[in-house]
Amino acid sequence: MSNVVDTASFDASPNNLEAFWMPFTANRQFKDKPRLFVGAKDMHYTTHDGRKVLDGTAGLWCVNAGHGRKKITEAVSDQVARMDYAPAFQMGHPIAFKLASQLTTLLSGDFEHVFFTNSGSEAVDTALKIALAYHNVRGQGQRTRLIGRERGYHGVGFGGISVGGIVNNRKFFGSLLNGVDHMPHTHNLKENAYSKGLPNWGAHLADELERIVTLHDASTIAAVIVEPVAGSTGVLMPPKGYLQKLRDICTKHGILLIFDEVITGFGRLGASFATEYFGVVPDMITCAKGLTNGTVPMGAVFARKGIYDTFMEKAPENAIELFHGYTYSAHPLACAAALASLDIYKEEGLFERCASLADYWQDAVHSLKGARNVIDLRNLGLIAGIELESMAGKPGKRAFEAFIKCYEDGLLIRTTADIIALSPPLIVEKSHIDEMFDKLGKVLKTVD
Ligand code: PXG
Ligand code: PLP
Repeated sequence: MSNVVDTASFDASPNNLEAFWMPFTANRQFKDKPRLFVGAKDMHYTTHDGRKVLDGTAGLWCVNAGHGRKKITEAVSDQVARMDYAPAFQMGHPIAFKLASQLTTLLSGDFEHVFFTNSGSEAVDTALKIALAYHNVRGQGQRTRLIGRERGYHGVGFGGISVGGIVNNRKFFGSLLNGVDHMPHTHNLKENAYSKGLPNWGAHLADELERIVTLHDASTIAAVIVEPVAGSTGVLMPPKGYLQKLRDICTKHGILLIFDEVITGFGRLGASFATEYFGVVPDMITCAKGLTNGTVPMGAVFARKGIYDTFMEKAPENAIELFHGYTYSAHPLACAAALASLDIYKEEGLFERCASLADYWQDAVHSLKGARNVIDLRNLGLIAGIELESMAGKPGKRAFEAFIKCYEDGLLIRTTADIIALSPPLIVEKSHIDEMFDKLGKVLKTVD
């Protein structure tokens, strides 16, 4: 008997919803008035009450090639029938190697090695551990400090929340990793509101890294991690010149620079990765989400040649060089999904498609200027941030109301505090973009 729930007859009454402790969700509010998706194809979800909802967020920034892509579902079902699982500790399977090789072709420079994880959070923790171990094996084990940034989101592992800078994701969870410091975030409405693309003001904020390095001494710092474009915190674009300054400071002091590209990877800015888009080269890159088009959980860390080579040179030949890995690192189903996703991205030119739609998208985003309660509009590639003025004493309420109204009106948006984020699948058509901003514009008129 199939375990697939007969969605038409699923009874979404509170009793049937109680057991699932939902992530990052107001559980009681949700279970009182549930919103369930039961199907997805291309740009649309189908709801349990039979309505179509336009996907303005590519799921959670991950379904870059749109939903229900046959090539991916076939690749996954072929793979599960051929070999469901194989260990990657002291054993290998061909598609893992094939996938790693193909991934390295998406990046220029010497990102020649890929470590697989199951999520972005694990990719971040992996990159931080590689950074610490790298310094350790090359005789600089005193470099133990990790530097993140205020408002940064690096997933929910202990490493990720320690270097992350989102207060609610940290404050309930004890003292976290020690030896972590944070650079200031770059958000400034007074200077940068309504910037199109990258803001002009704020490159000097990278100099704060120099101050932090002076405070702790460079010899104690292992790595700096930033999102090239900060997504989860509410879509913050890097000021012009800022990322290059971070790169220069890290290089000067022998500190590894990690770009967390969980959101920006796989075409979101109109290039394969943000590092390609900005022309700024970190030492490691974390990714996830679009890697498998969201179909099977998978994350990865790209490491430059020098990092991998250091591990290979320093350990005896028959020894494990890095004591790290997950049961499901390079899971065959995830590898199959990822290879099929990469094929689609390439065959359909989806990264270029994103680039070619970016101006149209920018105009659509900025058409909301003057809309009720809007205090900023931000865009890059196929990302938009729409910041609303918060209701006095009720942060997040206004955007959440917009979220519910959009959902009822057939549009999926994502909100964090009072910022609306949009990031549609890269197969989006201009007519979908028009529909999104038309719907959102109408909803904003009705939100208190
Ligand atoms: N780093 C970055 C930059 C991310 O955006 C993670 C790490 C963690 O990935 P996993 O796969 O462990 O969730 C993320 C994830 C949102 C939203 O609405 C963003 C994420 C996840 C869920 C929701 O902005 N980003
Ligand atoms: N906890 C226990 C008891 C385990 O045996 C393992 C893996 O063998 C883990 C956690 C880690 O699980 P994973 O490798 O899926 O991250």
